[in-house]
Amino acid sequence: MAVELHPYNHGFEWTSVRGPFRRITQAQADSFNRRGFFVLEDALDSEMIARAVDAIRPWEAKVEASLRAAPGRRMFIAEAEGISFTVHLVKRSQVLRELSAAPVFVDLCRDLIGPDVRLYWDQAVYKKPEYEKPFPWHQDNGYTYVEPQAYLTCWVALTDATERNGCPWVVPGGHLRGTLKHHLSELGWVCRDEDGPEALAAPVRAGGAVVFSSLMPHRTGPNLTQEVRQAYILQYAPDGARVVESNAPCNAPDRQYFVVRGGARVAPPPL
Ligand SMILES: O=C(O)CCC(=O)C(=O)O
Repeated sequence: MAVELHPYNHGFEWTSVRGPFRRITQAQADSFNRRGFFVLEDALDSEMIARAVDAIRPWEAKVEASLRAAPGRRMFIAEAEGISFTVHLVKRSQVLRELSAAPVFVDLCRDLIGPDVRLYWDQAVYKKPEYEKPFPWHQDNGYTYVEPQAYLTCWVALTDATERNGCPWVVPGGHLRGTLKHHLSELGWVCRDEDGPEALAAPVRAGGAVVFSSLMPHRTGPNLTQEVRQAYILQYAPDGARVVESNAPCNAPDRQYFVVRGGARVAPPPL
């Protein structure tokens, strides 16, 4: 499938991650380098999942209420009784703040980014029952173009994510050319129209994470079930990352704090 590059993307070369690794296996590192992703089962135990779900609930309910009151019951790519995005939860919940710097994520940051890493973004994405719209193919760096282009996304399943309820799909190897050209649609930014034969579903059990590069083209399917598909997305970037359009550093003290500094875990500043 022919791909066009994002206009800001010149001369991108993928830098392979190399060991020694603290958390990931060599096979997971190879998958991250060659395919751009891997699935990490059991990143969270059942108690951590329950605490995260409880912490997200009141804020997601407020987002859903605002969507129901909005013109057309939509705001940008969110839709009442369809898909909600509850962003920057680490600014509101001590539980989620601590989760963002839990040992599993800190180890992933050290293994896959380096010794100086900040939280870049966090959001809960809930897909409501019988919501038949897909979330289209995109790369995370296609939303807000950041340099360095390659940062880390942990798509954490709070409920089992299956092909029936909208698990992520990925394009193995699709990260290697850097950020692709995107166009805006009603459902979100789009870098690819069709699945193509190489697209792969990445189902993951509750508590597991699909760990991928910000350059991995991914989409999620419709939710054909009667239950809400719940995910919490944590993204991490190397210290010094900047948003290209504004030249703003990604270091907002209230939510883009260090989780690893000089190779050591850093506790988030208290709320
Ligand atoms: O979780 C979803 O359904 C889509 C979310 C997503 O791909 C994203 O936030 O980049």
